[in-house]
Amino acid sequence: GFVGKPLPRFEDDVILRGKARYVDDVDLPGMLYAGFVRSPYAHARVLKVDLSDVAGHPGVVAVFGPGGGFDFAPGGKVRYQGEAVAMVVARDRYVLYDALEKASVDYEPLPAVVDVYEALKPGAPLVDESLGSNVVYERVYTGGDVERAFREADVVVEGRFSIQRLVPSAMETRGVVASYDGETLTVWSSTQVPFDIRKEVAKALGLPLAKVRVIQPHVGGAFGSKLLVYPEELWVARAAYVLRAPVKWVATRTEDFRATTHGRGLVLEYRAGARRDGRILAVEGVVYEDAGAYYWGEGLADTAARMLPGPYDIRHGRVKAVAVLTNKTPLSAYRGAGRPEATLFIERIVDHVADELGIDRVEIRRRNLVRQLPYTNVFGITYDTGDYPATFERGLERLGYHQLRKWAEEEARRGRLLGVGLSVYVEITTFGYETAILRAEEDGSFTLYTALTPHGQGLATALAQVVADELEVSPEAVKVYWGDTAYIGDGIGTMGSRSITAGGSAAIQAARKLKAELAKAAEKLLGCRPEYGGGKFRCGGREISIGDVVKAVYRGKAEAQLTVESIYHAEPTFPFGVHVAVVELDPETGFVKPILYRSYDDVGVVVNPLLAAGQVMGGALQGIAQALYEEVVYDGDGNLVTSNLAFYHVPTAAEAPRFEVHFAEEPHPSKHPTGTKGIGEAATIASTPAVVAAVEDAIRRVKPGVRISKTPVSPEDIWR
Ligand code: MCN
Ligand code: MO
Repeated sequence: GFVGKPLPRFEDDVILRGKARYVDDVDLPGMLYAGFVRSPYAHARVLKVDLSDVAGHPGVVAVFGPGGGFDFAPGGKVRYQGEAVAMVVARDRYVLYDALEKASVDYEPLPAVVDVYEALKPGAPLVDESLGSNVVYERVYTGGDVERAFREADVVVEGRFSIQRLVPSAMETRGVVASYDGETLTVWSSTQVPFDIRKEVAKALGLPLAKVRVIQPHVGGAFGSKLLVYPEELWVARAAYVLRAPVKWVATRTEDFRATTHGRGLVLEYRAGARRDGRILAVEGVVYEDAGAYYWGEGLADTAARMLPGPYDIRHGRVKAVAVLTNKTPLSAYRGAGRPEATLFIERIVDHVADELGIDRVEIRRRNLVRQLPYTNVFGITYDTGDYPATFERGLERLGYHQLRKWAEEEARRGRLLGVGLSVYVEITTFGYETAILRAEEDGSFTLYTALTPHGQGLATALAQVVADELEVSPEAVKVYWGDTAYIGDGIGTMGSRSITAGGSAAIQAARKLKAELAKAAEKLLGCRPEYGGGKFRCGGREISIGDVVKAVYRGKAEAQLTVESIYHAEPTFPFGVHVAVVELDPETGFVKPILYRSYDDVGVVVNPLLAAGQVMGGALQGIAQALYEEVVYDGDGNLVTSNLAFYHVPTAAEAPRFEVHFAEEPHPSKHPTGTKGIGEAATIASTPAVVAAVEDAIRRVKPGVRISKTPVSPEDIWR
């Protein structure tokens, strides 16, 4: 079979030759260019929007202020720097940017609130007055008998860990093109959710779904930041509809930093109780989410709270999830969306308990890992399959954890400061339904339409592999199309590390249906009930190729459906793994360099080890950057200080450590037809705690007892 083979991506040829078409490459006759007048203030009343000079600027085609379906500055207020107050449409981009300068907006600046704790104080400025406070969401998760567990604990540790905000930083900024020809409204967007955009655009404009087509062209990364339907998508669609002309908007990098959701930005206040032998009995805490100006990223604090126990058998817990509005860009999903936070939090708590009891970091994990799967954690989440203790031990061995520690000891004697850090995780991947349409072509090749929305994962290759195995043909004979609502009616898309599991399983189901259909036709043609294998139907000493069966059906000589649709509903599935990081600390400067990163993941069946390893490396690098330097900074007035890539540091290959990626030799498949669990976010989730632990390890060689309680861990933090 082809599943398990490291096939190079079919997508690469078009991408590497520069032939891939992104939103900004969509060029239509008569294209107009849209831009937005955006607030320089983080919090202000909008007193007057005067666009008359803009409208009079030569080359400006239309201006749209608040009203008429353009819901700019709702409530007459802007709540974050960069919030749109008006839209301008011009003949070209040069005219557009000149014209935007001429907008005259009267603002009455209001005090901004940029810190969660400040936002919670009585008398704090209110981001949304109608709420009466800045708390936009609150929910408590409990299980077991927390009071009793704390009474029975021999030790109780408590602390706080805070995680910075991050910009998901897709290489391609967001952008939209919309065009209305009087019959169909077509929208191209750099998005993960064409089906959602279609529904919302249709609703906003009062059009039947059938007359709205959304195309997701090639997308240069998203990392969760393109899974919402953004206001710009609706506004550009509306402008094109009103003007009956094609309209394009592509965000500049700074505009993208302000108008595309940020990620992370959670704080945990915790208490944990354990027995002297290291068994952790209870965790308790509050997760505060710095939600930003609008509560768009629902569920982040909840996921962090409900996954807080991680892979450990902790039977008593109470965690409150609180989302707090601030005058910042709205917060939403960024690679892992709540699970990186939960994992970093619990790994820090476990290390804290270990320190308190003087127990080794491996040993404490050994004593607390969940032993029996399936397992329902204290907040009601059921981990499906796995053998955590066995995978943990094999992982440590395979990653050479103990040898690495010895190496660090030896180097320390020579004056070189190395730190070795370990992390263990369990995470949730996959949810919801996904759809696939499979069509048999008359030469025995196959066309698969998927509702998945890949944007760098290489899914066209992986899907071809799973379909090829099911149909017993070559992956070269399977062509995968994605990203167009004209292909397929509905679906969710690529996010939550769900694609190969949900969409791949839908594709396998479709392949099974199609095989059953073709078997009916083959039976008629052969006159006996055939077996299928290797691309041929056989019985009674006769055989016919799958292509000939299809051809016969197209010619009306036998009957079968040649196009089948499948909708698959996928319950979540839970990867587990062990990761190890080695860093080097420069004692002069406090500069930390990640030098080696090793991973060992049980993600069930690995469809394509090359793609999966790519996910691990890219994902880990993002988590490493979170640990060491990436950070969104706002000043006290809510100005975004890190407003472009000169001030906001994303990792490049030059910052990458050496990677050694392993997958479990004895994996525990999920119950889905693919047997897979997601890998798209696992390494982002596992890497930050491993690196934080490694940095702590290195620092402790010179300053024993130091405990890291925030990310990023900057050189300033290290020598403070
Ligand atoms: N895979 C595999 N075997 C498995 C699991 C996955 O071979 N057991 C392969 C899949 O075939 C696919 C890739 O690994 O090619 C990732 O699959 P999966 O884990 O199903 O994740 P998704 O395809 O749903 O990708 C989403 C995930 C998320 S949620 C974020 S965020 C993220 C990520 O993918 N954003 C990315 N990786 C990214 N990679 C790139 N280049 N760009 C992004 O924006
Ligand atoms: Mo994601």
